[in-house]
Amino acid sequence: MTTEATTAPAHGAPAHGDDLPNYLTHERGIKSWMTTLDHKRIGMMYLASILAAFFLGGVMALLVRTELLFAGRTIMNADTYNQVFTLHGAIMVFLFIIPSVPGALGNFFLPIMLGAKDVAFPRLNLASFYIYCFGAIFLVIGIIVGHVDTGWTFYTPYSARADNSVIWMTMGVFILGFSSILTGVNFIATVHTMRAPGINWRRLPLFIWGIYATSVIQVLATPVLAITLLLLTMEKALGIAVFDPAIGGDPVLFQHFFWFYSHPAVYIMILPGMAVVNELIGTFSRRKIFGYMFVAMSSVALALLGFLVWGHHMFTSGMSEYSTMVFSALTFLVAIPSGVKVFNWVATLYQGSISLASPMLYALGFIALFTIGGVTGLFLGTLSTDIHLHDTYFVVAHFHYVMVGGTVFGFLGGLHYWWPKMTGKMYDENWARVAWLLVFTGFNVTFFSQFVLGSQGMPRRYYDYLPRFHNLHMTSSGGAYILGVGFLIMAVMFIKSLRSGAKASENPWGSAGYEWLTTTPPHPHNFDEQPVITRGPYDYHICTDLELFEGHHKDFVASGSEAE
Ligand code: HEM
Ligand SMILES: [Cu+2]
Repeated sequence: MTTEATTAPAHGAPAHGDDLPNYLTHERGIKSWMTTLDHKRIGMMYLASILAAFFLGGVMALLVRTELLFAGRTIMNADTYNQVFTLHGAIMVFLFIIPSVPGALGNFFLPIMLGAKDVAFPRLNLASFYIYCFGAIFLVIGIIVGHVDTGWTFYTPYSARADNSVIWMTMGVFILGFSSILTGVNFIATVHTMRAPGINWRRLPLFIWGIYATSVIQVLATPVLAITLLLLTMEKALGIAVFDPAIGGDPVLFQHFFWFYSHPAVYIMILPGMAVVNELIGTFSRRKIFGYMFVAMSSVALALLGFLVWGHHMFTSGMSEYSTMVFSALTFLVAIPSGVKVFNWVATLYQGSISLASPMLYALGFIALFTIGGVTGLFLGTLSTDIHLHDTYFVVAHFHYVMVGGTVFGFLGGLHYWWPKMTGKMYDENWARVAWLLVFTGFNVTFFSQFVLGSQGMPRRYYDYLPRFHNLHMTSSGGAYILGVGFLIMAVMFIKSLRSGAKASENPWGSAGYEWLTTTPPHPHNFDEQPVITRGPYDYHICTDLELFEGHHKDFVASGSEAE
């Protein structure tokens, strides 16, 4: 076909890209940001907010680890400790990790990768951001002012009887839920209706498939949490018996409701991380992703299977034995689509032409750490071993391997990878590698020791411990400090890049992904004419290096032989 010929470059002048206004400079001033409907600016505002949340949550983590350096009181009393880990968990889950990839990177890149001008509902998108801010303020103030110490799971009957300030926190999460649902609806509508000509479902970047599957869970699962929290709030405020056995409620019902949301929610957290890793693996091994359709469908399978396994958090809650067996068996099924992804990534790397640039280091870190997190999840899904490991540090280690080793690594990989496109600046690659090494090492020292602690019986959420756990706790805290230094270096590196980084080219990594077809930084409407896509996002075999690195953005046509 001759698609290329029919969409020949409208602007041939070579200097063209440089003097175009970009989304950062075409309007200036705080007001233009606060009222913007541009998905890129909204993405950047999410980025700033979630990084602030990550910093706050990180400080809390260091406080927790410092307290645990020695047995007995180290820097705070037991009550304060309970509040600090509640703050840490709630901030990390609700304010950082859930909105991280979708809110920041998804908002910025989903429309661009679809060749669209914006998301389907730009006003709703801005509303989602403000709802997020509003909920975040509620949540943090609620915990701090109310001294909430329920942990991020608000388990009843404790939360039902605790001080009424729990209501602030549940309302905060309730509000945040709307932000999540509205973003999900927006992305689903965008993927269905705004794809550029030539982007069919088989050419959808795998990042989009992952965000799409995530959006489906956000829309279906989040309302369950919202209603659960509303019930808890009504129980506390009006004395209606729902969860508190003292007035005739059922506390285990709360656990069912909570995990009916929160297990799918762990896929809200991990799928976006996987989504980013697909892009990184493709670009830095310069190969078509092995088994594209299987990888895409495994995201959808995870999203659906994730709804069937919530009971694995409740093996020790006194459920019937038959249901524990069913939940255990179903939990093993989840390993299949997860395994499909890991095997396909490894198969893509095999015989790929691999470059170990900093984003790729995070992707490889993801594969290694997520695999450890996932496999230890199987230990926890096994009835007999879970009875021993439940509520120990083994669980803490497991979910940090998945959430930090997985999602946070995926997010950081994506942040490095897309930083040049978002900001127009390069960062110092050497410092990026140093930071990666510290983060990777610190992470493993912190959390691997917790697998050992947990298997030896150290319970989670305890402020104190027996002397025999001292060495392992010391090691874990030491690792947390290394991790902290790694993040500090990364922060300095990014700030330096903003201030004095070298100018980024259009496609510094030579990626075949569609998002690199725009200018750097993208101009306000992403493309000045409708792009027409004539090849897949990983078709390295039909792209020349010259085409990738020099960029063909000026005609917005990704030329290739597979035109339809
Ligand atoms: C970056 C370094 C991090 C360190 C050193 C760290 C450390 C800790 C520690 C020591 C605990 C308390 C364990 C207990 O006594 O039960 C904890 C709990 C927790 N962390 Fe982290 N964490 C980090 C990052 C994260 C991230 C990125 C997330 C989220 C995605 C996260 C989610 C949680 C959750 C959900 C809990 C449970 C809180 C609760 O029991 O209510 N953490 N973390
Ligand atoms: Cu689960």
